[in-house]
Amino acid sequence: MIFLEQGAFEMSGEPFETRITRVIVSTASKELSSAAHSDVIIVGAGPSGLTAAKYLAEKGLKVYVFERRLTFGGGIGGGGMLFPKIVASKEAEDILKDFNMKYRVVDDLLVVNPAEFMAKLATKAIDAGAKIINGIHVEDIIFRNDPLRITGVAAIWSAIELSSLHVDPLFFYSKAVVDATGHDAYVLKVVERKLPESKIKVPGDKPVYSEVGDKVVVERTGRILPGLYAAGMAVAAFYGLPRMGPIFTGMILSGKKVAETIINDLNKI
Ligand code: 48H
Repeated sequence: MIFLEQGAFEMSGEPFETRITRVIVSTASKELSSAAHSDVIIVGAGPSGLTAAKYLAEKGLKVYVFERRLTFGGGIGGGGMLFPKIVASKEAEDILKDFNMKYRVVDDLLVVNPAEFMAKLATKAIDAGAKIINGIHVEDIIFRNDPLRITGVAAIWSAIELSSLHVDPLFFYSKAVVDATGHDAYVLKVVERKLPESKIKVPGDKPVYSEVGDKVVVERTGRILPGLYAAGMAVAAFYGLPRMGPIFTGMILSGKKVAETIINDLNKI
């Protein structure tokens, strides 16, 4: 039983368990330390956030996606009422091709498997250089006055948030913050609550009108305040736009549009 002999794995003179811990803690600390100063922080790894991450990262920007769950994809996984299909209209075809997605055209709609949709959005974002950090809950923003601008986020581990322990967050500076938190519009609601001078109000999305909702969400996607942007359903919540249900054209076009807006704005700095 050679594998059970003491020292079989202790190549560096330390117990294997010690090395496992040291390697995890040192590499994760390095990554978090790097995240403390980036170009773009995207809050939420749903369809809009992941799409934005790919198009931003492939321009060479330093991009972090903070996702409070231990997975990614946001509302994609549930399909339509748990039926394992989601749809998009023809306008989304170029983006689906950019992400190498397989799809079928049925009755003029592009039909995609949700597991493939989530996996490929994340893979392409990661391959382009974006870093997705799971289990991290963005609880606050960083701001500056005169003029009012958003300069990053404050975050804690989701496990701490769930435990209700009183633990202070750490800070992550970025040139741009994207609220891609879906229906919650979590970041925009923090601004509404804590910075009344911003005049931001988040009325929430309207009932279903799929054709309109899926289009206007893209039209309204963009900058909310200097340094603060919104994509996906957070845009619908902010402007009080109709929801669209399990059609994802608007989400991925919104993610691409917010990326283009930020690239344009950062080039001006
Ligand atoms: C870290 C957070 C925090 C936080 C939330 O809901 P999502 O999928 O968001 P979108 O806008 O990219 O896509 C919306 C789509 O899934 C959808 O719901 C549609 C099209 N609905 C239409 C309709 O009619 O209902 O993803 C948001 C992600 C989730 O993974 C959250 O866990 C995460 O954001 N998140 N992460 N810190 N404070 N809040």
